[in-house]
Amino acid sequence: MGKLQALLFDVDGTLADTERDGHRVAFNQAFEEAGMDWNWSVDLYGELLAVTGGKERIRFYIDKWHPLVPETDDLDAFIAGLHARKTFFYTELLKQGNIPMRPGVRRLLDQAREAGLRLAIVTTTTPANVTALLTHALDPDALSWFELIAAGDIVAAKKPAPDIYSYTLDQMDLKPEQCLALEDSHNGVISSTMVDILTLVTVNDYTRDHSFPGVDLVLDQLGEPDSPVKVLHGDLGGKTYVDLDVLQRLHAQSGLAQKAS
Ligand code: XBP
Ligand code: MG
Repeated sequence: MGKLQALLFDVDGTLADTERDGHRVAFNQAFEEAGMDWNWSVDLYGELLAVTGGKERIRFYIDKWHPLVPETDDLDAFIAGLHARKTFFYTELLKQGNIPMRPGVRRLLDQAREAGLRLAIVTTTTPANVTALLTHALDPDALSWFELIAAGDIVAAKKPAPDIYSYTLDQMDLKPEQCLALEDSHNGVISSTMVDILTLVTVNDYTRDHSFPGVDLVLDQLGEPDSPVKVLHGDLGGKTYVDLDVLQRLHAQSGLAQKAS
């Protein structure tokens, strides 16, 4: 029977709850610094999350909410400049260490590394954000734990397009059936499952009501031995938290293991 060879981790919402108290706050700081009256509330930001990618999200806000936009003859450049400042504020926020990894992330990564699984980051967020999060919230050396950081504008179309997962499979010379992706959102799941990658979902407050077509196991978190998970869909096989055994069983049961070599 084929073995699971690689774990592919989404970042925002999956490794850490970065959106509400991280990205959202940084966007608002950038707007304020630019002298604009835009302010993205917690609820509004939930709606804006329909579009992945910060620059794309700003454009979506302008197109759908029609806020007052400063006079400019190059809107792309204006958005890019605003977004660069947002990245600055976001990475500064992470340096303060206020955004921790979600429960079970560190434990599962340690176990996967010990077992020799290959690891990658597969995200739409800006590479600098990944570096800041991993370094400050996980471990100063955590970047080196991942064979590939697939992030941001490295592909033209962000999630829910499958491009970032296709890119990862190509770069790592992996077949979909050798991998398992960890995601938190509808857009993430559409992206991973479009290229037939088995996907486990851990939801957060923004994604709890999303639909996750084709996903067999949806949980509220990875959990810890002293912090049991809540199963929202599927079966954890009697376990109370996610470890490598759970992932390997999920993989074996998915029918993909027969294909994997
Ligand atoms: C994450 C995102 C990102 C961040 C902002 O989606 O949508 O856009 O909110 O990042 P996923 P940037 O978790 O599916 O990868 O501002 O750096 O683009
Ligand atoms: Mg996500």
